[in-house]
Amino acid sequence: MNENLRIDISRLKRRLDMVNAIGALPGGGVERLSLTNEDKEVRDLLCKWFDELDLELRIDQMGNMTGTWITDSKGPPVAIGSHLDTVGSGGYFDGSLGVVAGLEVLETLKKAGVMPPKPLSIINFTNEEGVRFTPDMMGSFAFAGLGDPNELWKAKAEENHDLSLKNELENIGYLGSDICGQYPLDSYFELHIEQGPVLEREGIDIGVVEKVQGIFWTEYLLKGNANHAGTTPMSMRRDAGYVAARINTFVRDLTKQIGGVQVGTVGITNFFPNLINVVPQDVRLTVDLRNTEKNKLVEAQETLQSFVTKVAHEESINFEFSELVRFDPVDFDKNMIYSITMAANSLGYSSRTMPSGAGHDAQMMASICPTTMIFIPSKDGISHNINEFSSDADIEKGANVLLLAVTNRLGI
Ligand code: HGY
Ligand code: MN
Ligand code: MN
Repeated sequence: MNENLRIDISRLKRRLDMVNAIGALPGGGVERLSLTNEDKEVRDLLCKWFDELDLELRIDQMGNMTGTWITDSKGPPVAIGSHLDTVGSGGYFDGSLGVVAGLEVLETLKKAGVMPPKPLSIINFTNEEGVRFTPDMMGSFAFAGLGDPNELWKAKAEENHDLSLKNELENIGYLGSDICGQYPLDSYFELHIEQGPVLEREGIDIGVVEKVQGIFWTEYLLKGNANHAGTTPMSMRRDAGYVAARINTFVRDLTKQIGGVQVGTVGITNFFPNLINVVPQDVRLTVDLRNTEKNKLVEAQETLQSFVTKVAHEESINFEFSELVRFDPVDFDKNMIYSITMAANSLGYSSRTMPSGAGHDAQMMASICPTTMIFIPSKDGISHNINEFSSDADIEKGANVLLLAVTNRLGI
């Protein structure tokens, strides 16, 4: 293959801009929550691009979309993937960069007139973000045969528990017939923004991702007693809001206690009745704990659980909890990791190996085929925020590393 083959950054950016015109927010950023009309619109656009590139489209039971360049070989495809759904008030690059860069690599190879000895697939996974339906990475979880679609279909929409995931897949016309877990791959690559501060701070072009930290999401339903804010003596209160506040500050202290890379986030606290002069009766609270080491993550979760039990008892609060996500840390394939470092070196880009703090579809794919990820710098380390930004120059470097690594894997 022509060693000087490079991606076309203006073509890549045109596609990325078209994706981000869908769900564009008035003040900047995007909102394409999973299985909403915006998600349908971006999926329809992807189908159009798959068709223009003459790719074979497959849609599975979870709505995962795969476009494959069928070549002479009958072997499993090399895959490039990510996700087109976003968090609410999301950025222009998280997920969408990976899908659009995959299309760009494929089109570059097609336009160069090469015929890869292996098929090449581009995959858009359903509901990577997990903000409308939990768990996150849901589509790739099922694609890898790790999750049962019949169970995942029952997931309820965050905004309306009368809507199931299956309802919403049907509503947008992406409830496919392909059975999940029966689509073998040769390998999987994912280009993604780092979503953290490391590459920018160290002035490094390319992050070579070795592992993804484990993620534990837990939902707590705290049940106290509504009462008058003025007449109820402090000794007689069963204040769910107070317990929620104690849990929130405890999570911060817990990360210091565990140390290292441990992170913890209380992302949701919904009060009921949420009124200025009523002692809070109920609180729905979520805790997101992550660590690259499984034993430390389990220790953090167990310590949290004991604390919740203790502080709920002190305030005479009842509580229920559900384990929304329990994903272990994942290591990527050593040869794939090496191939990214080699590709960056041969293109003259600086690189470093690193873990991923964020969850990704790649952590599911690692269970079925050799997998790795390529990171590019995030300005100010910001993500899941409308100000998320990566420069065209960094995008071009990341996509060229993807092109070279995939080309090598295809055997061109
Ligand atoms: O939660 C995550 O890390 C990913 O953005 N779904
Ligand atoms: Mn992502
Ligand atoms: Mn994300």
